[in-house]
Amino acid sequence: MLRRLGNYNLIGLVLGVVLLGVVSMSNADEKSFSKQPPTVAEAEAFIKNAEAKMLELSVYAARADWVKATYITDDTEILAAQADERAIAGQVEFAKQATRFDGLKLPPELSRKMHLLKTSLVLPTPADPQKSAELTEIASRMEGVYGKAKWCPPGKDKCLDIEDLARLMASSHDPNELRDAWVGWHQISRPMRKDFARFVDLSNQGARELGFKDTGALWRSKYDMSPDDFARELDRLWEQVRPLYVQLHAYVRWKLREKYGDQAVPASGPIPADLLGNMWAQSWDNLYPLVAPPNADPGYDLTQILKSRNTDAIGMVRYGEHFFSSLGFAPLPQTFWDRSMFVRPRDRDVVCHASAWDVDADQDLRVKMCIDITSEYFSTVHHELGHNYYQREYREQPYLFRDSANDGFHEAIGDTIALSITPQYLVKLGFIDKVPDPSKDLGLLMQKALEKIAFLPFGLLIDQWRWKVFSGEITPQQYNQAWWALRLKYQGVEPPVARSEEDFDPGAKYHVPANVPYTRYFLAAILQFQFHRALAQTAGCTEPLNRCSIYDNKEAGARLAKMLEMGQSKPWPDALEAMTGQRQMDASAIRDYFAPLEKWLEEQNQGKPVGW
Ligand code: X8Z
Ligand code: ZN
Repeated sequence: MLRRLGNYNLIGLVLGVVLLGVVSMSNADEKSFSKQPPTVAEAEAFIKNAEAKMLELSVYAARADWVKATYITDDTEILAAQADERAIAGQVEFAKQATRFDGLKLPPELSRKMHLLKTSLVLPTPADPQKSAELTEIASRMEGVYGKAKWCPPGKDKCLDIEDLARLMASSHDPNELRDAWVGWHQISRPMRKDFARFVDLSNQGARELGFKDTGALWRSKYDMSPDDFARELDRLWEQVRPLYVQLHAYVRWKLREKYGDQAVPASGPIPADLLGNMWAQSWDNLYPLVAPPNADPGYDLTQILKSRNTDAIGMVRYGEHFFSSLGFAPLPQTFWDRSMFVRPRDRDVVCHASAWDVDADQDLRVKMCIDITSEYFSTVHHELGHNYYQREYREQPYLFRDSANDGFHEAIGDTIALSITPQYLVKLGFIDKVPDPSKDLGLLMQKALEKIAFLPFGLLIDQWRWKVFSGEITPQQYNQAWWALRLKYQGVEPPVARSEEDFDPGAKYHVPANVPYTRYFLAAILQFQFHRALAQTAGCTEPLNRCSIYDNKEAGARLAKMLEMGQSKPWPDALEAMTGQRQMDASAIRDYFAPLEKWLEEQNQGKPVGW
């Protein structure tokens, strides 16, 4: 959407209300205007006006979206859909008008803005007002269905929301209970299937009107390279990290066989998706006790520490703020604390999936999340604050540049900081007495790998599926089977029970009904290690990367800030270079980080089946 990262769902960049009359020119104006060859001065004036209008529209829409996401009702869904529709239609109209300047030689900054005007939309609406309204209504409704969703186990009086189910998936070792919870949650998306198919059709119409083949092609056009080159770039990065994933997969499968038996987990085939400690099998941190390397336990459990200190939700966020302050960033504004949503309200439906917002594209920063006191949420808090600090750093940029270098950068900043939550940092916080012996690093690396390496194929496959859906290669009759074919191909997992085209399993993952592109998270998983390596070097850390923390290091903070404040004003390789000296996204940092674990996994997997 708009200016909420972590969640720029509906709109992408864009705007809020304003009466379309203000945005569009009258026919008469347009005719007289377009007879003359356009000038650079006109292009400048056009962009200036467009930026002002889009800012206004986007702020209005962000307010409507905030109210809807924190209080889902039929009314707020409609109001948000209407505000989003006006905002998107405004940008679409500007993007179309901008074609008048195609072929005119423009200064680089202006030319970049023209390009961003066309490519920064995530949900392109068709010009037909009825279709445009229908599309934003569907989008708003689908996110609402997800937000309100609960599974009510038969014979019990309590229905379970996604946080309840996440806790269950994380802690239960009863295969029947896990399967029931998995199946229960995956029922919530069945009713979305029809809406989603229509959504794909309508947004493709909008994308074509803007000159893109389909919505997927639009999504791939945002990376300062051709859409095809970008797709190849992803393949390259995936090939760089796949060997490590496959080793982790093999080891975890072996351990799950020991736990659940040969019947439940095949020796050489895919792992049932309900046994990995997470509803989507996207991160496997919760399996740590099951797969921990012997004699390498770091001897502390962050979740237990946070709980024993009676940390509450706000306390969790204060720790995140404290880290950024230690780097030299100003504290969060009071409005952040007043307006954010930190816990699930008792009396109304909300979208709990975590997101970070800059409602006024300036200093009205907020997070919206339902915090549990766990180490997982401790990381998520840092993740979300990464968005907010990025947003604040680029707020001085012109409107069209107020975004990250590419969307993977936005997702990577908070995670980069979270990589600095090392034992050494926990000692400084007074959470533990001393840094564990280096022989315990293997345990810490395993914990991180379960979170980060397990995630990689998942981060990639969601949009591999969506791109094919948008292009028509996957038809609505094949939605679910194609989804599971990709989950098998990339992740090596299978559904715990037979699925059919009655099901719509992609819809049980937030980002599909909420229309948030997902490739950004794959990029972020790789970029954060590249960022961490560069900042650790700046901070003078010469130890192995997993022992480096940039906490309290002002040089590292300044280096980070320098990149953040660039926003989207330059192609992303320039931003990457400013921070890391490299112009390519590169998985060597993540491979280096985990090298000792990879070696250990290869030894453990000797003589065992690897792959599926
Ligand atoms: O959606 C998120 C963030 C908000 S941008 C909480 N993440 C992805 C997910 O939960 O699926 C972070 C990691 C991947
Ligand atoms: Zn995020």
